[in-house]
Amino acid sequence: MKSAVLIVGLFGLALGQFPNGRILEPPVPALCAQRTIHERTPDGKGYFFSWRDPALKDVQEDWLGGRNYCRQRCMDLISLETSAENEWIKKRIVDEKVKYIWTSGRLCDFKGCDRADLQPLPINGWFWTAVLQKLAPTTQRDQNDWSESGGIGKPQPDNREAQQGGASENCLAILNQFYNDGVNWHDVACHHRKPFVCEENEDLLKYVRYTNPNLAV
Ligand SMILES: [Ca+2]
Ligand SMILES: [Ca+2]
Repeated sequence: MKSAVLIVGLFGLALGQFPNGRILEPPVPALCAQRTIHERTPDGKGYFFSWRDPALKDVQEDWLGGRNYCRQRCMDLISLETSAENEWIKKRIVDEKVKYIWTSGRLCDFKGCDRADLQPLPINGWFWTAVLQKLAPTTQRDQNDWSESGGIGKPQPDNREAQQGGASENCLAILNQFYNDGVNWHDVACHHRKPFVCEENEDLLKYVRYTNPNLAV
C-alpha cells in the first residue's frame, strides 16, 4: 500500500453519473461546521463511525449513500492509504464487533476508465475515490489487504455477484470474518447497505473554509 500513485484526471470520473439520477453531493457548510468527530489520529485527522452515532446506530447505507452522508459534512468514506491506517480501523471493527464497513475504494467503471495505465481494470483499476489515489495492483498481495477467500472460496477481488448473475462488485468493503476469512478487503456490489466510516477530507474542508470565511469549520 505504500506505492499509491495520484491519479490525475480521475476527479471528473469520480463525479460521473450514478443510477437513478443520484449524484455525488457537495458539502453543506452548516453540516461541516457541526460535524461529529469520534476519534482523531495523531496527525490530527478526524473520523466518524456510523454505528457510534445514536441516530445512525441501526442505519446502513449503500456505497453512494455513505459517501454522501460523509461529503455533506466535509468528510468522505475512509481511504486506507497506509497499512497503519488499515490496522487502526480494523482494530476498531473487531473491538466493536462490526460485521463490515464501506471504504471509499472503487473499481473504475465509468467513462474514461479505458486509460492505458488502468488496464486490465480488475488488476489496475482500483482507486480510493475520496483522495483519487490508485491502489497497488491486486496481484501485489503484500501491498494490499484483499482477502484470500470469499463466497466462492476465491481470492478477492473475485466479482462473485456478477459471476452469479447479479451486480458487479465494484466497491471495496472491509468484512469482519464474514466468510471465516479474517478481517480484510472484499470487492462487494455497491448497492448493499453497510455501516460506514467517514474521514475528514482536506479538499472539501479547504473549499468550505474559503467560501465561508465567517464560519468556524
Ligand atoms: Ca486515509
Ligand atoms: Ca467479492
